[in-house]
Amino acid sequence: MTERIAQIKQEAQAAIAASLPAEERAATGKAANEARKALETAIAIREEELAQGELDRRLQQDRVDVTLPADPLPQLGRLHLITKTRREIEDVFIGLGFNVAEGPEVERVYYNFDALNHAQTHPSRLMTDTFYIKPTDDIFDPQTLLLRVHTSPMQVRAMEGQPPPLYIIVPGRVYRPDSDATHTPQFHQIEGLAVDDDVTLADLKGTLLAFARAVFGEQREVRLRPHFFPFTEPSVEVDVSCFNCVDGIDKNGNRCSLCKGSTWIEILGAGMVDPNVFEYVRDRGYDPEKVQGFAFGMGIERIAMLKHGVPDLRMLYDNDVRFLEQF
Ligand code: 2U9
Repeated sequence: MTERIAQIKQEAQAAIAASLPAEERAATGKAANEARKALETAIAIREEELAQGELDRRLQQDRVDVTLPADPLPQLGRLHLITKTRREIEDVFIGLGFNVAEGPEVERVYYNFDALNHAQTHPSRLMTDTFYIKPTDDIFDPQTLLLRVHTSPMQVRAMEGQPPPLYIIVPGRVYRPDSDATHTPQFHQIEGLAVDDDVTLADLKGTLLAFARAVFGEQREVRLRPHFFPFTEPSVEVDVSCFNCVDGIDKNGNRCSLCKGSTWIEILGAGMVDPNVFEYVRDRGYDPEKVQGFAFGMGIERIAMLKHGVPDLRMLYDNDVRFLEQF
């Protein structure tokens, strides 16, 4: 378009010049140039005036009276009970000297099962207990990808990454094909691992007692019951003394509904790290003859439900604001 205008201008100039006698051409050209300059200057001045006028109009229109009261704040959000509980638990262990480590939710069979001393025949390897990324993959191939069933793979990665002493907790999402009042296909865990050259089961019990008292009240006691986990030996389940009753009777004189009158409530699993687990990271400084470790694992939802009397796990995931805003 601009090319076309330039062409027309050139043709017009040529036509005017051709129509003038030779002696008038210079004076006419000079006069035409001066006229053009005068027009251009007048246009520029007018443009500036219009722009200034527009600015003045906008400033006037958008004026804010800073003396007026502010609009009321919109309904503020809040942290979800699971996030709050996770942070509360993290803070307890940070206070005891643990570091927080996080890892991938999509894991390899190697980290999720093999390096955690799960036998090839362990039932949780089956498709009924684990979400595999590709259903056609070989579930016994160490490289096969899955959604982690616990946060434990990260403890193996942490040991690969740094020599002992190691004191870590690993919070995060985990996945299992379960769905009912006490199970959702995705839930949250916090696991802990302490490895040093003088770690004992007594250290584990003392650590978990400090945790139980910080979260459930300073009057709490803990007890350990024998159990089995592939990655720990010995393994234990850990109960906390009930915080809802005295001797199994609640404040209304009825049998306590929380502990079912037993005075104990199961809160987590734990144990001493099985030496077979250290074999997988022996070359990173974890000689099972020289180091010992304790480990524990808990469901964040379970801790939140116990502490706040939430009757059904699914309430944590329904996103009903009337429930969520109580916390
Ligand atoms: C390494 C070595 C040992 C982690 C542990 C548990 C016991 C446990 C469950 C509680 C309820 C998971 O949420 S839950 O289903 N966990 O009972 N977890 S010991 O032991 C480890 C982990 C990593 C390298």
